Amino acid sequence: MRTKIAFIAAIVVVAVFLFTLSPGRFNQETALIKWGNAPRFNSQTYDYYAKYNYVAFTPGIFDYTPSAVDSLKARNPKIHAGTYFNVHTIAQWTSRAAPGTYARALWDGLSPFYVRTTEGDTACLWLNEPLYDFTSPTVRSIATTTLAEYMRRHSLDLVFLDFFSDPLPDLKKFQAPMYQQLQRGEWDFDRDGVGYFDDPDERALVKRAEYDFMRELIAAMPNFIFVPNGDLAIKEDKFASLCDGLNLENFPCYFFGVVNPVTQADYNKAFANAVDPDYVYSLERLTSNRYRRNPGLVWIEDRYGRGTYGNIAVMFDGVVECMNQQLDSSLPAPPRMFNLVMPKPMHFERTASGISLSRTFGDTTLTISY
Ligand SMILES: [Ca+2]
Repeated sequence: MRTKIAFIAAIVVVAVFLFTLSPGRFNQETALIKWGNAPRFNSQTYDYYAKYNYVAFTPGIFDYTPSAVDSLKARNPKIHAGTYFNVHTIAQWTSRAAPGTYARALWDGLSPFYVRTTEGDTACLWLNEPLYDFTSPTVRSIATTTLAEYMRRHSLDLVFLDFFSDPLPDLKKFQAPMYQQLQRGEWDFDRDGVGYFDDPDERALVKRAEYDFMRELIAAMPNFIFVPNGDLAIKEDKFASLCDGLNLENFPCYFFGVVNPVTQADYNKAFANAVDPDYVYSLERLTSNRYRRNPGLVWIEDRYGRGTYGNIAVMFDGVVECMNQQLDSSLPAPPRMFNLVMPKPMHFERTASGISLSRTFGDTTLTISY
């Protein structure tokens, strides 16, 4: 408890410090991802969305309100607006989208190409979200063409890709009991009767397809911004070099030594790894020049709401505070907007009680300890 109080106190001190800085120095960027099925725009939500630098909306929303991009750009001329794009599953709700819309085109184009399991069932990644066979160049071409048409129809320039990983996660192993009911049998992309997780050839095939997919998306939309979710861009510089950044979903979950940091101690451990320059996937490394454009856009989502946004944003150049929302209702307040020009390097120390971080701004040094 004492550690928790000290941590929170440190966050509060830092937050107060940040708000005392000159507004003229503020430039920290922010992003918003809308998952789930398509919400609708209205004047109130335009004002809200336009506060962000990057907005990736659920598939097809712009078909329902074609003037939405103009409305957003009227409020924020520099906004990058685009779409959430699923690189291997197809949402069931798209089957009910209106004919002629992008969402319906995704369903019509991709739903014939379900992956099957070793028992002939429909392969799913999330519950009721079938995998489409992106190992097929033909299927990838349908997906890419459908996306590119939608992007150009509405003058969009940002794609949030969900997600490129190797291996793909086995949700049945570590997720909620409902995932036990995903499907009968195991994914079998190459239809040889051996499940993906026991089939090295199939895993290699899937990984190659992910690289090919990324390259094909860029080739079809060379000047657009692509931010992938998943671990490939984190683990492999070669993949990162194809992208404009990456997303750290549920930071510091998944990639920083603790899969699901449910306790404060878990969270502190994962956070300490993320900011430790010696950690293999440290933020120091993830924010280095390893992307198609540099600095890359390193989106950090703090689903735990423990104040990570502001602290991380101050410590690392290139970090984008990312808000993740499923629905339009009960929108939370927009994130704090920082505009700090931050010199490197950052000083990191593991201390007896935890960690200490500091960066110097002019004649002021900011330190977080816990
Ligand atoms: Ca197989």
